[in-house]
Amino acid sequence: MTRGRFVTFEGGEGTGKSTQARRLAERLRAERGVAVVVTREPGGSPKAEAIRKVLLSGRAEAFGPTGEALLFAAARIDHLDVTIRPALSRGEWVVCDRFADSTRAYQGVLGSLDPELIASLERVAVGKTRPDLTLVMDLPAEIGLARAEARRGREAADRFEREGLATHKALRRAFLDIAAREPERCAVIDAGMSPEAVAEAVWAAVEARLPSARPEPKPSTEASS
Ligand code: T5A
Repeated sequence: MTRGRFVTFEGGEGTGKSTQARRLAERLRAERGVAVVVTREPGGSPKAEAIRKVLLSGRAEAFGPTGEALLFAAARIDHLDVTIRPALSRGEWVVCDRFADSTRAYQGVLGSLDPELIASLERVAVGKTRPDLTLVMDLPAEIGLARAEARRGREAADRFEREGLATHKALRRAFLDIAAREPERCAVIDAGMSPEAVAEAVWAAVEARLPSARPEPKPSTEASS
């Protein structure tokens, strides 16, 4: 059986990743007739969801940036083993809201971690299961934070949303740097448009990078003159 496709959404807070991951999955099912698993990080499996709670509550901050990076990697290992690789092996598409680029960006920016340490963790956690396409949702940090705050309502900001504006601006640059270094894997999407326009841009990127397999044309039976 052919391996399914692995698509990730990346970007700063409130850039519309969850909204667009859902919309892309619906369109893939409707127009391509494929089975799609929508998942997220940190999380996506019971053990990884438990680690998510610890990370987002801020309780892991005391371990320092390296400790947090290790916890994100531990969650990713379980998520890949339990959810992502089995779905890809079944020939299904996996659409994942954040993945390893978030560790590169967030733990790189927040902890100034050595990129070689982050790359080593990624090799151990991800192995060969790299995304086929990464959609980098790009938006000024102020707008993303305002959207995230409006959605949150009275709930308290999580450990990462609490970081200052300068950090969120640096995160935006970090994601754009990743996209510039790996243009064959990444497509940058202008996330400042309406949800419908963003969905069209996402679909255009998927159609261009991961076109549907077309059946081989049947050989012509007409006699050539
Ligand atoms: N993290 C994660 C790390 O530090 N390292 C890692 O390795 C990983 C994997 C995860 C946190 O963990 C950090 C990064 C994060 O801080 P999370 O709750 O999953 O936490 O946080 P986010 O991924 O940032 O999720 P958000 O919900 O904040 O943002 P989304 O998913 O980008 O945005 P979405 O779709 O929920 O939309 C936010 C609001 O905006 C509206 C939506 O309706 C919603 O109200 N919206 C739009 N409004 C106007 N125009 C549009 N085009 C809109 N699209 C959506």
